[in-house]
Amino acid sequence: MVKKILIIAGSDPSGGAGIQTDIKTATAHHTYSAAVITCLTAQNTQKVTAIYNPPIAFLQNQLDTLLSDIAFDVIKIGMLGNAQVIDCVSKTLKKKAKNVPIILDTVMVATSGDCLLDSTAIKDLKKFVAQSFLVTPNVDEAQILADMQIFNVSDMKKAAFKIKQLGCENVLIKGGHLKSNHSHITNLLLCDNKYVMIKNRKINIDNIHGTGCALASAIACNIANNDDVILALRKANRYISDRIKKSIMVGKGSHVLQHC
Ligand code: PXL
Repeated sequence: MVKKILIIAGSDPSGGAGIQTDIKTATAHHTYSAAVITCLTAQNTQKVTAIYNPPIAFLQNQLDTLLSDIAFDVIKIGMLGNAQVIDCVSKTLKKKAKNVPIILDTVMVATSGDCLLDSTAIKDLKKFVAQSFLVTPNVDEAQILADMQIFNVSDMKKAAFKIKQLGCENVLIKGGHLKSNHSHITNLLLCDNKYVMIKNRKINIDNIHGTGCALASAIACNIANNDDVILALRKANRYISDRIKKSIMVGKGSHVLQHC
């Protein structure tokens, strides 16, 4: 039977990130995806102009209705936006999807620089990390979660260790935002008290939108298909690198991934 992935994330109507890219990634991985939308953004490939949070009772209704029907193999979480949403998703999954692995992409800021998480909700997101099988911050997000600065791979290791102490099973820090002029980007996974480094040759495209969302979704699909975390990451990393090479400009701003 095809594996079923539940995506809980925000909508990016430009199709480059958010729930739209999550669904495309899940389809490219031959999984069945269902999607609960936490919030709506108004955005194009250049900027986010507004964020609308539907009433929490409606988010609750979406989750309750869906989880009373479908048993999911994995849950991928993207933009949550604020503390109320985090609380609703966290409590509901604890009650109704207890043993389903959660891949949490700790979305805070868009590629455009627009803020996607209320700054007062950081402590709530940190609590939610404890419920997750894998968290996938980029360097900027990892600095906030670990409460330290990250300048190099050695700092990434320390930060991953500190984030794991928040209570999750595995931590992946994506090194793309590391301010270094190396020819490679290092992604660092901490799993089973072991560090695994995956190096990618830097590709000369300044602005690509949605790679974080797609990477976490690809990992989630591979986990659903029973890969262990390391293999799931290696395969997802290859998938994203390949998609980045084939990325396109559909508007006037960032490049976006093309999943087919
Ligand atoms: O890439 C992070 C992200 C996640 N979710 C939504 C987004 C973005 C970036 O713009 O819009 C909905």
